[in-house]
Amino acid sequence: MGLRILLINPNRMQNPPVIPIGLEYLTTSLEKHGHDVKILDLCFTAFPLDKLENHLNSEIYDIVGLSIRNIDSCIYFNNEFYLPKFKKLIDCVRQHEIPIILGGAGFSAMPNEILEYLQADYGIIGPGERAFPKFLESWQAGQLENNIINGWNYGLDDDLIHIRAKKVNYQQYYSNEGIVGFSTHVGCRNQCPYCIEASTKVSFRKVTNILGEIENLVNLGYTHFHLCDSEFNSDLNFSIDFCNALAKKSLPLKWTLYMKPFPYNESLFQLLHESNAYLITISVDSDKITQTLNNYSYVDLAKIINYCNKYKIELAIDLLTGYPYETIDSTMEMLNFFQENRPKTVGISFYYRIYKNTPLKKSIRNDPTLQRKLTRAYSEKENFLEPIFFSQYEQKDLEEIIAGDDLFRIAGIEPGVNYQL
Ligand code: B12
Ligand code: SF4
Repeated sequence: MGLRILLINPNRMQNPPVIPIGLEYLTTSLEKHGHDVKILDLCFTAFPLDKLENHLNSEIYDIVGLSIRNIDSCIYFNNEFYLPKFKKLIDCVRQHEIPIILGGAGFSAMPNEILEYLQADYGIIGPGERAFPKFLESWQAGQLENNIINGWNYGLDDDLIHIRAKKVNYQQYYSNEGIVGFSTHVGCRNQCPYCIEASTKVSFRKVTNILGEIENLVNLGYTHFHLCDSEFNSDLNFSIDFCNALAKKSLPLKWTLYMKPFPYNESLFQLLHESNAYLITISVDSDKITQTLNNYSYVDLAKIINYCNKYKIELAIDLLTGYPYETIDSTMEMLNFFQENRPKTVGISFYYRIYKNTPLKKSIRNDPTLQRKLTRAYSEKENFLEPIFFSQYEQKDLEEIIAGDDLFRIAGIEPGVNYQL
């Protein structure tokens, strides 16, 4: 029997606001399995608790799902920790005695800790498109083995063409600089030692279905897109096929994407240009060990900058620098490189947000000299939910090196993301 399901988007961060694409993708999938789904979007409400309380007083649900996209804003400067606010929403749902399930990228980073902190009943790690209906089936049959399900074991439902902009008011997002996302695949094979997405299983959507989703959105008048993959170029052949197919459609759109520095070739940049990609953000590490782990060097960065120039695509670099045991010489080498090779912008982060299940956390745990460079006191009991950062530099150290060059900005001092610059 179909269930009555409420999916809540509690994400009220406005710089920029982000359409809850994850909840839209879940909706298509849950509806395919015969469930009745509503989305309660709290993004633009000044009184989220009142809105939720009123909604729950007027509707009946079998289960409520809450999406935890962001645990915190992830940047040291002006950091915001969102879980205390989400806890109030969960308490409200509990008062109505409705079971609560959690999911989302933030949740997936530290599922046990978040489930306990928020006192919710269930959770799904990673993609939910197949795992959520499966969970409901077992739950209804009383055959649930664990209260946390690993969605990476179930992957994507690649037969679906996601129906968008039906249950979420896109106009509010558009008028506040929010743009429409789409996803071509999930997972990342890279091994950045601080990243919660590292070494996650890569699964692709069907190119024709992604194009169907995008075309429907363009027909509704939405023409500015942001890619919602961890990184676009997990697989060079797939990326090239997708760009080729998108370019052939000649849709009146423009899009921006995240990419990693490897793999790539010139055709990829040519096709990105032909498919109207106007801005690429590449995450770069000055730490040589991380570069080697991920198969790139300065030679690749120089080639990428050249291709972007040749094919008239703007290039924004998100630079992470000052990893444990990295030297200031290594940081200076990277900053000098960009000063000479000059992409459009270089955003510098030198505070590393530490998450529980990462190699960075292990290094910190094993070395008291690193523990002295954390942004708050550390103990063996630390669970890493409340934001805690590692940094070996002061802001002034970096400011001295960049010497007023307006190519660079320190991430988090000013609000906003690359497509808003
Ligand atoms: C694309 C992206 C952006 C784009 C979004 C563009 C757009 N218009 O959509 C931009 C650049 C704007 C952006 C901004 C920010 N982002 Co961002 N972003 C991403 C990225 C790469 C993809 C998110 C996405 O849309 N995925 C596709 C959808 C379909 O997947 P999904 O939302 O995860 O949903 C699936 C599952 O999670 C699950 N699910 C989701 N909700 C629920 C709920 C329930 C009940 C269940 C069962 C399952 C479930 O099922 C869904 C379908 O499979 C993620 C990393 C990642 N790979 O997830 C980071 C990520 C979410 N971002 C992050 C951060 C920090 C930010 C910023 C705060 C950065 C900043 N300081 O400015 C802002 C926040 C903006 C905001 N208003 O929230 C972090 C969050 C980390 C944390 N500490 O929590 C992530 C995880 C990156 C990282 N590795 O650090 N981001
Ligand atoms: S390439 Fe990007 S998503 Fe993948 S592990 Fe590194 S930072 Fe994370």
